Amino acid sequence: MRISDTYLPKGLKSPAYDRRLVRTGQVHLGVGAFHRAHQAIYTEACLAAGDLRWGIVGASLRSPQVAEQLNSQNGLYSCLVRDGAESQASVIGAIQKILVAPQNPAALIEAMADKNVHVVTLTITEKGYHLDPATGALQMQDPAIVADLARPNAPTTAPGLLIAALAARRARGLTPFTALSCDNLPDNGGRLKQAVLDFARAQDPALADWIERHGAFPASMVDRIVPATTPDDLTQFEAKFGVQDLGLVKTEPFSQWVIEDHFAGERPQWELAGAQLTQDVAPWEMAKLRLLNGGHSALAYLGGLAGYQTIDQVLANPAFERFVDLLQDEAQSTLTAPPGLNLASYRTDLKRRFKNAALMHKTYQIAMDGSQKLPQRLLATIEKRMSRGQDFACLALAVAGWMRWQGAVDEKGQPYEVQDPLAAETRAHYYKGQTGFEKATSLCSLEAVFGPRLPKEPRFVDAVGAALDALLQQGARASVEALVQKEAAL
Ligand code: CS2
Repeated sequence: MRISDTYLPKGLKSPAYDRRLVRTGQVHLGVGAFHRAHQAIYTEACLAAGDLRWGIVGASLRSPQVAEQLNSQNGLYSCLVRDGAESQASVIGAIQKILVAPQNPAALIEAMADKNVHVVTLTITEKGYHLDPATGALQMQDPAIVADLARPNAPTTAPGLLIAALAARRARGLTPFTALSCDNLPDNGGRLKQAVLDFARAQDPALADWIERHGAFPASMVDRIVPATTPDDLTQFEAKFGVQDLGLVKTEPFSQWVIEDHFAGERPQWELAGAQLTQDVAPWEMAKLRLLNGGHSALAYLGGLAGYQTIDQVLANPAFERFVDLLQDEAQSTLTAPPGLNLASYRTDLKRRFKNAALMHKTYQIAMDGSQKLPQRLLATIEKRMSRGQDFACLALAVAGWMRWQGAVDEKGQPYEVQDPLAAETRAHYYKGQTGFEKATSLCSLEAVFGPRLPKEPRFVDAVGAALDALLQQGARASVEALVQKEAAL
């Protein structure tokens, strides 16, 4: 039996409010596991507190899979919080339905143009913004953007969809919604605003002016580790709770959301679930991106190459644990702690979170889309340290790990798929060179990843090239051990 409003998992906390009375006030673009275990949980707290204006209509921008899973459960799903041997689950009712943008863009545009919708949140991943990494402007030549500008009533990209809805709101005399980015990007609000305004200017400059005057694009820092749900998770859940839930998500106890306090209109009181509203999100974003995500990516590539399947397995090797400490020392020196955050205890917590073996967070999952993640997670930190004349041995090894990953063959000779929008390019560059140094030099010419400055820095190319040579000659495990020993001897 599938989970439904009348058939709920035995013994689990489920929505105590009347779901039939909930109105839609929030639309979410990119309704993957992360949204379901993060923003939707904050909104659920508002509904549970009796404010029924904030039901969520979710949208998938590509595949119909999530819609198929959730719509037949009337949007209900369970969120399983796992910490070591302990686990707690609850049923979440905040999502009312899922739309599939490519199947019916008009329905999604209409949902966002509704007068009761005040907030559109987004988790569309780094590549969903279509921004030029060099200029920061919308990529006007991108075929998806070109197509959306040509067919404004049937857009497929997030900027195109948002603009279609904002244009409809303006025509109806409504105010714009607040567009709230929840992606792991520095200044995610500024980036979303840029993408939307560039699109609007190309289509209708008066619309762009209106959005600029009345709209809001707050930045936000989101944090919760949400590994992809596996078939095993589904089977175990069904065995334990006696009901099938195809929308199940699993996550950790920790959750954080720091939001720039700048909204165009009303919003849910997400503070009820612990969200922090602030004037300046930047130091929070930077600390999280460089310590957590930088650490994650480094462990994903080097650990994945060494044959480890999950992050906790990587950290069970003391050399890797020491390595991530040293990498975070390099990163921490580039940070200013936001008010109220102690970076040392943040790192202690992070270590515990990474070691949560119940999550089984796959190195392969984190390794995905590396070309989009590297700049803000590792390269910006390197640039900062180089500008101060500091070394960056651990960060260089992590970047070399990403490069080695592009070879798409593991250290035992087994092929794997590199999932990345630039996979064809990175692979070609990787195989252009023979030595690590040649491969690194070739890959560094990818301006979309490395920008214009870093590749011209011999210190950078030499360090990464040497690290890649070490990886090719002795493998990831021995390279990490050698680095850790060298640091210990200093
Ligand atoms: C991870 C993130 O997959 C990845 O790249 O680093 O999804 C990470 O788990 C989250 O940002 C944690 O908040």
